[in-house]
Amino acid sequence: MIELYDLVGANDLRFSPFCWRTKAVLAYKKIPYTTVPIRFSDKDKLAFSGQDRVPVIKDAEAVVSDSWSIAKYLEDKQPEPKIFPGLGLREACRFFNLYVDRAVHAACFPLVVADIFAKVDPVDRTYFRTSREERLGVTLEAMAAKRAENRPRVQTVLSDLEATIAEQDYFFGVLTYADLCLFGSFKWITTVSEEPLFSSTPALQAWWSRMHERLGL
Ligand SMILES: N[C@@H](CCC(=O)N[C@@H](CS)C(=O)NCC(=O)O)C(=O)O
Repeated sequence: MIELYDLVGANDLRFSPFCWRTKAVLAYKKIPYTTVPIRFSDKDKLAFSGQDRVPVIKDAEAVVSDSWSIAKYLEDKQPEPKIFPGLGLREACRFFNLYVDRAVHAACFPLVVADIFAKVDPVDRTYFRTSREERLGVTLEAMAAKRAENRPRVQTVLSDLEATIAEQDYFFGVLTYADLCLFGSFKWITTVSEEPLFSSTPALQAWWSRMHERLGL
């Protein structure tokens, strides 16, 4: 059975957006798997994969890291149902994936970083604080104090997604990896934070419910 190395916080909380993407693909394709919980401080347990980030999957002899590479691997392993169901959709999904990583995450990360800090395993707190404060250039407390200031940037990104999804059920018409990828990122935010993410985006809220139903998650 596939083993997924999955980021874990305090109280067994699973919140990594990239790991959620892999779990969304596995759920959509109904591929059975087990998880190996990995804290930020457990990087030595990932040495076999030749890098230090999750997700990683182990499938018999195969070891694959990076959520995009894992998505391609799982599509080759079990083509039905397809996550790249037509000509050009794999390439379009790649572009959407980069957009989510860069635009959606860049907007949401400052808003939820203090919430994530509150949920990481106690042994990871110092590492998380140091590495994220270095990335943000301010303390987590200073970022938390700017919550109201950070919200409009998230709303701008969400309103673009809303305008797209208001006209169709899935981002590229039919369900593709684009939906699974964004689903993973929203799982990250909703798992760690109380932010009312979809309060002004009803079509996105409807898509979110539709995705949970389709995936059984
Ligand atoms: N591009 C990678 C990103 C993976 C990634 O950054 N994973 C985070 C967990 S959300 C991680 O392992 N972080 C380790 C760290 O920050 O030290 C993917 O799509 O899988």
